[in-house]
Amino acid sequence: MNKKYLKDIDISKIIKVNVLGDERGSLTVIEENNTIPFDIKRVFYIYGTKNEVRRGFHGHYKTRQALISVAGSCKVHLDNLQRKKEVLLDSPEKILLLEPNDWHEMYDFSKDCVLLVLASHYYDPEDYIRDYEVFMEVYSS
Ligand code: T46
Repeated sequence: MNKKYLKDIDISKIIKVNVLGDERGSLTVIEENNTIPFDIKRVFYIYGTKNEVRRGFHGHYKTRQALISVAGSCKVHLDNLQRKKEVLLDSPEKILLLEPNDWHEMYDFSKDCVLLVLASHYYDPEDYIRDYEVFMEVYSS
């Protein structure tokens, strides 16, 4: 990973990016296999989510993802069977890395939240593990 952009990765898998700003405003760069550790095959964004709605509720077999709240904020519940954690995404300067074995649920979306997701694989419904019992069978060693 490029040290120029990377300040640190903490144990919650948050990458803090450097902001390349000047008097005109801010600019942040994300490069595949550099800022984030995979090829980016797919990009999507989630927005207009009602505050009381909880989304996600799955893990994956292969897909790695990077989540960035480019506007507003939301929370992410993570569970990799070793430990559970809540992460607040409230800045476009924070990138949350999700491994396939991170069960995740997103919630507490602010009205203006735009959650950008960079994914390592093309969309494949077969790559989703939506049943927590199955998730435990797949990932408990
Ligand atoms: C994830 C979290 C962070 C597609 O057709 N293609 C796509 O690439 C995606 C991502 C979704 N869809 C369809 C499948 C569903 O009919 O869009 C609909 C909503 O998807 P889903 O219910 O999976 O949305 P979330 O917010 O629960 O989860 C999404 C991603 O699917 C998932 O990979 O990790 O965001």
